[in-house]
Amino acid sequence: MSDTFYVTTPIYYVNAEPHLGHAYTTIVADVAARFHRLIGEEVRFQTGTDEHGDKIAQAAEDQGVKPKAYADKISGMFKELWPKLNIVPDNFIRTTDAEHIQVVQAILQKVYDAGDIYLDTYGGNYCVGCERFLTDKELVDGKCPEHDSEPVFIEEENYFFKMGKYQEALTEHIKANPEFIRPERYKNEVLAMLAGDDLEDLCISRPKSRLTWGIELPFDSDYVTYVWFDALINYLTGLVWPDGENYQTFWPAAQHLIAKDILKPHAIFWPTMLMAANIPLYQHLNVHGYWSVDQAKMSKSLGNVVRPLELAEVYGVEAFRYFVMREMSFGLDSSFSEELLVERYNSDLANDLGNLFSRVLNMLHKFCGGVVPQPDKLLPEDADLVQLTRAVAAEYVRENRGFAFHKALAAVWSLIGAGNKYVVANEPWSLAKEPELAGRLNQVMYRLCQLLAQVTVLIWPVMPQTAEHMAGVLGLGGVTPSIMPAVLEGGELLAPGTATHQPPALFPRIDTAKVKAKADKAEKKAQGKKPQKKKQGKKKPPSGPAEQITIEEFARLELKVGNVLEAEPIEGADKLLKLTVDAGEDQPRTVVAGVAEHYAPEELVGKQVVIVANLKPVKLRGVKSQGMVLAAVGDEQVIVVSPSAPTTPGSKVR
Ligand code: ME8
Repeated sequence: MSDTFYVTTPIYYVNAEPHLGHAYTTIVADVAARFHRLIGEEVRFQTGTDEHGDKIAQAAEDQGVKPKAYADKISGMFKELWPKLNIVPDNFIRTTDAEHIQVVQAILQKVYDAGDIYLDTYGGNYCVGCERFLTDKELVDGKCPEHDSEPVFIEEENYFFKMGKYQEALTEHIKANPEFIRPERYKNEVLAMLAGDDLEDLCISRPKSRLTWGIELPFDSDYVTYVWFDALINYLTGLVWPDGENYQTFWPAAQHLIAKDILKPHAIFWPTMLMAANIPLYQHLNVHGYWSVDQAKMSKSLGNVVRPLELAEVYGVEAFRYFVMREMSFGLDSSFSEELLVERYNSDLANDLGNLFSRVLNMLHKFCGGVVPQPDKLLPEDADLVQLTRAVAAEYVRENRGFAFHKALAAVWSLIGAGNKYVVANEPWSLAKEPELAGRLNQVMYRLCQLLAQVTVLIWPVMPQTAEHMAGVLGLGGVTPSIMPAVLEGGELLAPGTATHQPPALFPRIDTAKVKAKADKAEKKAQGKKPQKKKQGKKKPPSGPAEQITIEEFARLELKVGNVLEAEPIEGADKLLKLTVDAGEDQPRTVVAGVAEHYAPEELVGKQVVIVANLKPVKLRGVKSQGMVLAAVGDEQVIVVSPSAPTTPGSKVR
């Protein structure tokens, strides 16, 4: 069994502010790091930011600032957020760090010298969102499925990494190490990717004529390296590869943590790069699913990106950490909502944990002077509880080691449930009335104190502040690795005679009616934006203050000018028209517009309109709409927005 543990999160792009998805991965890494520390291992936890490449250069340009200045700002936001979520990384790496640049160049040179990098001409479909060329197989309806956007065809001379050479070796490694990629569904996905045609070689450079914001190739100063080649190496830089002490200690115990969106770069590019550089592979790639918010994909245009993090402030960081760790089955997708958060808070934290804690301590103060009593004879039901404690601790360790944190928490909550049942079954308040049952009362209260102490230790990785607070109240001192052997044995954590404090309310119940009223109000407000019943006379269009957005949020909208080539009614839909719009792309788009009550189809044909081009396609009355037409919406009038003079279709609107 390894006694070291190195966990990494992806390094996040600095083209967007941190959101729930980033917070989740980094909380998981923090929990994993704390858990491994608790079981006595030497741990290193690294996160950071990915700062080179097209995307970042573009985002900086949109803001009119230099890429580095832009990266400094957003990277700072990530770095500052983590302590607020009780996340304590050992290292925060930035790909613009001088040490990182050096390591990337050293590895490139090594692979080049070994003959695994060559120059060639290549034409392919490049997705800016993914920062890579996509294969034909990966495209869905000619688009990148991840970003729902058409890739750009690019042809140029570039350097290639002989990834295909390692296809067989990687396949064998994955088969021989079934836990290399976990959970299993992702391992199968990767094996399926590898089972098909020959693995293509990987284009690993960008000519400086197209992109300067990157690390220069050590063997050709006309090129910078591909952002993934740059980014993945961060996992080694942070350990000071090749000679650092941390590299020697931690690389053999490396475990990466990612979401499913970046499976291919981590499961295929990275191990083959390591093979080529003659560096041992990582131990495990742990892959989690995707969060949606209120059942919808997280997107800035829906305004649901920042909100979940605000809820961490409203309901407390610890409850937030607990919720995301318990709610998401590691590996599967999950939906986040305030209602679900409050539900779990009330049932798991206020009712189960909070109640048991205050109930037991109140009784201890009432019946035993607040001091852990000397236990009397152990009855079978007490032994059962001890047995359960042991079983739960073992399950907890097993599941946490396997990154099944939700199962580990479920196990702890089964112990809390058993504690509450034990209280009901043994009725300490009845025992306290009979002086001759004092011995039994002591045994029952002693057991309950041990159980609370067990729970305190086990919840520490997820809710460290709460656990430390509980430990203080119980007289347990801190939660340290030295306590784990006793926890695993279901042994004595609180010696008889230990003085406890009066219990505080750990998690005061949340009034769900209030939360519901707030949600209803927000929904009404959102609905209120739609024009209500038509009123007499012309009224000014509604102009209440809208929520402010940042320039980055606005920059995510792709607004384009398009020529309406055709317009026709949609059967059974009085308000909709189906437009065929030339927006300067390979093919015209179909856009459904809700303007049929205001325009005859022929009025629109030949007109220039402004469309939201990167809106996720939706089906309206059976017609797939690829965008939205902008219009000025007054109380009674709807006027389609058009440039004041004709312009080239495809022109951006900013
Ligand atoms: O891909 N649900 O950076 P990135 C869950 N720089 N997790 C989510 C999520 C969601 N809806 N959205 C994002 C990059 N994440 C590269 C990585 S690593 C060498 C380079 C989390 O900013 C999740 O961890 O797009 C996902 O893998 C990561 O953010 C992607 O972050």
